[in-house]
Amino acid sequence: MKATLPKQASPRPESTGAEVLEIAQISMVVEDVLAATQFIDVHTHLFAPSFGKLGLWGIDELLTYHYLEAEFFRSSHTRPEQYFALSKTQQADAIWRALFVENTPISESTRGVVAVLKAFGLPTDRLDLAEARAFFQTQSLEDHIQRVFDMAGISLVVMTNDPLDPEEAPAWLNVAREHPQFRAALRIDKILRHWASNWQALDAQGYKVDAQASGKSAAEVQRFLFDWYQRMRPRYMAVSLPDTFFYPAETVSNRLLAEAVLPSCGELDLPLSLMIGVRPQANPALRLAGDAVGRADLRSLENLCRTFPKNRFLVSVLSRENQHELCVYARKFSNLMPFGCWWFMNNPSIVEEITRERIEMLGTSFIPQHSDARVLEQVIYKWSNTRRTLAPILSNAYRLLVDDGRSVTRNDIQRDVTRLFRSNAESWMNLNGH
Ligand code: FIX
Ligand code: ZN
Repeated sequence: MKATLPKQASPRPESTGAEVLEIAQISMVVEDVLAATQFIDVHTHLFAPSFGKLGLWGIDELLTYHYLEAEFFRSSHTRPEQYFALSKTQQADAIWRALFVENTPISESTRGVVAVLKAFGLPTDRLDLAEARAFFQTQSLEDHIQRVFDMAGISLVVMTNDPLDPEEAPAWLNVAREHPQFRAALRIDKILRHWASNWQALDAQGYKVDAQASGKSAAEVQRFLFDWYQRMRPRYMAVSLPDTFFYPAETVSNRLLAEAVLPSCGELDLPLSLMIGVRPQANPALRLAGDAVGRADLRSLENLCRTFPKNRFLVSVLSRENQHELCVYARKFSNLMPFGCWWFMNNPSIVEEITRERIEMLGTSFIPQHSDARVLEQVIYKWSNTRRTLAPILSNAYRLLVDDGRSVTRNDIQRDVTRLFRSNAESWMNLNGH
C-alpha cells in the first residue's frame, strides 16, 4: 500500500495584519512589533566615525560611564581625586572589581554592562577584563557601529554637537563627514547658560557680541547659529537648563533665547529641545557624575509655548515631580512634544510610571524614550530595556481597549509603535525618509 503522506494542513491564509487579535495574542504581537521596528534615537552623545576619538566605545568606556562612577564611589574607599588620577584602564579595572566582583551588579547601569557583554557572547563573571578588552580591540569601528545598531534595533541616532567645544568645533571644519545613521543637534548650553565665559569665543570668531549681549549681540548670535546650521544641518537646537530656570525673567540668557535662538529656530524650521531640571555639579568632586536633580517651575513652558506659538518645543524633564505637569502642558500646547525618560528617570520602574501616564493622557502623541548613550554599545541595553518595559504597558493598554469594546489588529499596533518610535520624531525633526 502506497504510503500516504500525511495530509498537508491547509496553509493558514497569509496574515494581512488586519485580523482582529484575540486578547491572548496581544502580548506576543506587541513584543513582535517592538522587536521588528527599528527605532530612531533622538538624543545621544554618540559621534559618527569621522569624529574619531570624540566617539566613545569599548569595555573601558562602558565601565567608566559617569553613572557607574557615581555608584563606584558608594562601594569603594577610593576618593574621587585618587580615582581621577588613575589611567582609563586602571579606572575601569577598579570599577569592575568594586561593582562586578566584590558586589552583585544588580543596579540598572551595572546590569547594562552585563547585558552588553552577553550580547557579544562574552563572559560576564570574570575577575578581570582581559577577554573583553581583547574582543573590542579586534573590532573595526564602521562594522562595529552597524552591528551595534542592528543589535539595538535602531536605524538612526541624533548626536549632541557643541559648536563651542574646543575639540569638536575643529572636527566640523576639517574632518566631519555625513553618515547615513548619524544626525546632528546644535547644542547651545554655552550661549544660553554660560554666556559670561563664552561670548569671548564668538567675539574671537568675528561675531560682534559683548558680555551684556547688548546692541547687535542677538543678531550676531543669530548669524552664528545660521553659520553652524550650514555646517551641521542639525535636526534641532538643544539646551539643558537648571531647575532654577524660569521664563520670562530679566536675564541675558532669556533675552538671547527670545531674541536670537527662538527666531533662528523659527526661520530654520527647527524645534528647540529643552531638557530641564539639572542641578549642575552638586558634588564637583565627581565631575560628570556630580550633577543632581531639582524640581523646576514648569510655568516657564506655559509662557514659552504661549508666547512663541510658531516655535516647536521638544521637552524632557529630569525631576519625577515634573513629569505629570509636562503631560498636562502637552495637552494644552500642540507645539510641545514630550520626549524620553531622561537620565535619573531612565530606570525601568520610573520609565513604566511615566510611560503609562503619558499613554493615558497623550495616547501616542509623544516620544517615549531616548538612550542618552555616551558610549556606543550602551544603545544595546538601553533599547532592550525600553522594549522590555514598554511591551507590558502597551499590551495592557490594548487589552483595556478591547475590554472597553474596540477590537485591535496587528496593523493598529504597528501604526502606534511606528508613531511612538519613528514618525513623531521624523515629523518634528524633518527626519523623513530616514
Ligand atoms: O545634558 C545632557 O544632555 C545630559 O544628558 C548629560 O549631560 C548627562 O551627563 C547624561 O549623560 C545623562 O544621561
Ligand atoms: Zn544627554
